[in-house]
Amino acid sequence: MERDTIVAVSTPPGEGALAIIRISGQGAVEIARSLFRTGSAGIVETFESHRVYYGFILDLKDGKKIDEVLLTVLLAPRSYTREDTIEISAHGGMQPVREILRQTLSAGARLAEPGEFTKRAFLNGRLDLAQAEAVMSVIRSRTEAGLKSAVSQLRGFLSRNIEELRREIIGLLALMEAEIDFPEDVELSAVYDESLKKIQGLIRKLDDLIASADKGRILQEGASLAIVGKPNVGKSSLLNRLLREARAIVTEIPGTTRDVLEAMVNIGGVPVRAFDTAGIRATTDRVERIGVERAREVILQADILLLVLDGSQPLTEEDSVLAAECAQKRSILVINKRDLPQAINKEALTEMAPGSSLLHISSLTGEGMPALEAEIASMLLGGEIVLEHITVANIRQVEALVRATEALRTGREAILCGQPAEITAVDLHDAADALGEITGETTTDDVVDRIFSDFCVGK
Ligand SMILES: Nc1nc2c(ncn2[C@@H]2O[C@H](COP(=O)(O)OP(=O)(O)O)[C@@H](O)[C@H]2O)c(=O)[nH]1
Ligand SMILES: [Mg+2]
Repeated sequence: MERDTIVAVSTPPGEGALAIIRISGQGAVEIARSLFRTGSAGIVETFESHRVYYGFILDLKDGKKIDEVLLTVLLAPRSYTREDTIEISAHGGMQPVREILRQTLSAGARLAEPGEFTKRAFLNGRLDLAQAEAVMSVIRSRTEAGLKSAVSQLRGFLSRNIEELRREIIGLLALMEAEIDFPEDVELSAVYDESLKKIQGLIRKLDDLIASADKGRILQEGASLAIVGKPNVGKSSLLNRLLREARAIVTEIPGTTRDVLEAMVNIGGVPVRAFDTAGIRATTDRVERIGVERAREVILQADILLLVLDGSQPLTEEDSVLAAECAQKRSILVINKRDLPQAINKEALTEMAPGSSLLHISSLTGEGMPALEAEIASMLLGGEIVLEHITVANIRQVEALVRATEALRTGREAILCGQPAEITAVDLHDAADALGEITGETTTDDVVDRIFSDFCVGK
């Protein structure tokens, strides 16, 4: 299908060494012919695909040279959009870029909407919707691990899984429809038994996908971790250790940290937003009290808590109150200051928070830090992980997965209640459609528009 010609600056705004102006559509080559001259000032009559041309972009009005450029030609269908594409690599100044853009517009292109190049790649069948969304995940990845799983999705890992499940559902539908059309030819109970078994299997696979999508979200968006505890136990020292730099102020004066301090850290490949909080205690200092309130808010919102305790001191009432609070969430008991003689009662502590794991560290010497980091990462991602097999699903995709399992569960109920096959068939159709929304097969146009409007301009 032929579409109009779009143009955008694909590199970030501002000054840089290079800027890339990308043109895609049926008029792209014609625009290049009219604006571009080779180093020897010649017009290029026929551009060859996948070749880079050296030359100049001219001002259409007066024929003056605007900038020296490299022009890359990618003819349909061997381009990102599957349309004729011209990429002009110019000097990365605001002025040359603006001028070149203006020339392409007067030569007949129009400004691309955000994500329009990728949208064309989708509409022209080069990528499915899940792969198109993975393009943004790749761009937004914050750690190596996040990137790995996003690239695997770009290459179609999620899509292949979804397609396979969808095919299974459609196969099952064919079986049920045979039973609807020719009820006397089909052994009823056999069909029901087989359908039930298959639906069970599908629900299990979808549940696994949803669980893995949760890990994918953490890899992509990051998790939040709150460091909590009494004053002076070494919370700020621990944050500095995780950061590998002296970011938080550390002193021997209790109540040093009065506000919540936030920093991004990479823990075993997981991007983590770590919050160092004011030590929680009853206090009459007004500023410190606000800090304590904020600390409590952070505790409520964190994905994971590190409760820091001073191993060189006996447990206090404050520790036990905090331990009980932390036990409500995913938390790790961190006994700090192991370089000093230990006075803490570990057994009492384990009793207060039976579910939590317990580790000894020294924020001063760094002892025990690798084990703590490994524990945090495995708590966030759970056990053995193959990064390439983690689904980087976004909220839209997870929501569709959940809808598909719900439809299958309803279908299973219908069979168990002895309902006619027509009823289950409707649920199976719903489940197949929900899965189709992930790859874009059954997605409505406005959903597609909304997805791409979230992209960067020029992508
Ligand atoms: N010996 C020893 N001292 C520590 C350790 N961690 C922290 N400290 C000291 O304990 C005091 C309080 O540390 P800080 O990180 O400010 O604690 P916070 O109030 O919980 O943030 C400082 O004097 C630190 O140098 C440790 O592992 N061993
Ligand atoms: Mg502190």
